Amino acid sequence: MTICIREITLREIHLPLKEPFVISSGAVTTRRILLTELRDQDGAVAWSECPAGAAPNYSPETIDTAWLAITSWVAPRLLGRALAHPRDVHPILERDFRGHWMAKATLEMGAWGLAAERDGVSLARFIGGTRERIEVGISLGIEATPAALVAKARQALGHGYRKVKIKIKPGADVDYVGAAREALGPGAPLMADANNAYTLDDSDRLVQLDQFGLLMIEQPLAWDDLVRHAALQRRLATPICLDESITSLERAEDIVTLGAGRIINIKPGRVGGFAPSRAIHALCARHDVPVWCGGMLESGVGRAYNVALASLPGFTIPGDLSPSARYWERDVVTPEWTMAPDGTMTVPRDRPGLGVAVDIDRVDDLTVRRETLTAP
Ligand code: OSB
Ligand code: MG
Repeated sequence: MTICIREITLREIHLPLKEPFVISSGAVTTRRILLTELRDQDGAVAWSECPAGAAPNYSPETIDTAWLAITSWVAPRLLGRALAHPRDVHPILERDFRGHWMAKATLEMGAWGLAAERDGVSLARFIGGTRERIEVGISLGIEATPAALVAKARQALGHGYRKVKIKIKPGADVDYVGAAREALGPGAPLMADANNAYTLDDSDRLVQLDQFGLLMIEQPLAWDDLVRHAALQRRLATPICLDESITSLERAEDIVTLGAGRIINIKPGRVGGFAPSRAIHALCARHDVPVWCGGMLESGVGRAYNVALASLPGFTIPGDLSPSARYWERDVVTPEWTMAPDGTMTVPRDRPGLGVAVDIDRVDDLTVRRETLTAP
């Protein structure tokens, strides 16, 4: 069914986290989130979320650069244009338009959401998802002491989480991961994420993490550096997983070619949307590279897209897809995202579109800026 986007409303909302989230490159206390609402020629609506943060410490993009990019260049290419299928959006946005992956992904994913809504089918089914339930992992920020981390990790496993990711940085690494391994036992599914905090000069330190039998170490080196990750992977027994570095299908091909890592974290917003996410998923299946879905502290809107993506068959490792209550006193969607005691989340396969409704009153209360764009 052809879709034609007539109107796009951007909103910035401020959503306070229950507790600050600290990673090696910065801390977040309140999420500044860019939400968009897409409306087609017949009045069908889909919401989407830009995963960019407030500062360029994870990606070069921020919510302010994304706002500029969406209003100046992304939306004008899509508004009023007849789209035979949402897969057509990605090439339209790539032509002579460098970077701004998260800005592009916001509307690219929105187009998939809108098409699913129009077809009366769940987003998960629409993109080829097969899982009815997905496995959930938690991402734990850097704590003041190893003991504080151990308490959080123990609690998470008690809640049923299938994987525990420990944020690390120089000075909060071997002691922290070692304490967690010691306290939780050899079988606990643990991994670490450095968010670019190391250089190759730290290789000896990173090799020490091998003794803890981690599932993987995520993005130890610079965000755009595959060559040095390849050198590090040759020294590490633990698989390297790349996050920040994978901004396109081509970068995913490069990781395979260079041996820069053995696992890929797919965040649909970081790679430009669902079309490239599906292409990376297919590439990784051909090369036996396991994939999993990462998170960016999304509200319930962005989470709907991540959950749908994680229901594709190749997502074999638990994702950073915690339930709403891990982050927020109250989410912006109903029902909120929940996790069963066995650490799984139900994929809303039998509800059309995103499978959750946006709580418009709540969004209105949280909105600090808004702008509506219409087709010419
Ligand atoms: O590196 O995966 C990351 C949050 C913000 C920026 C980067 C990352 C993260 C997380 C959070 O790890 C995962 C989540 O959404 O629960
Ligand atoms: Mg990461």
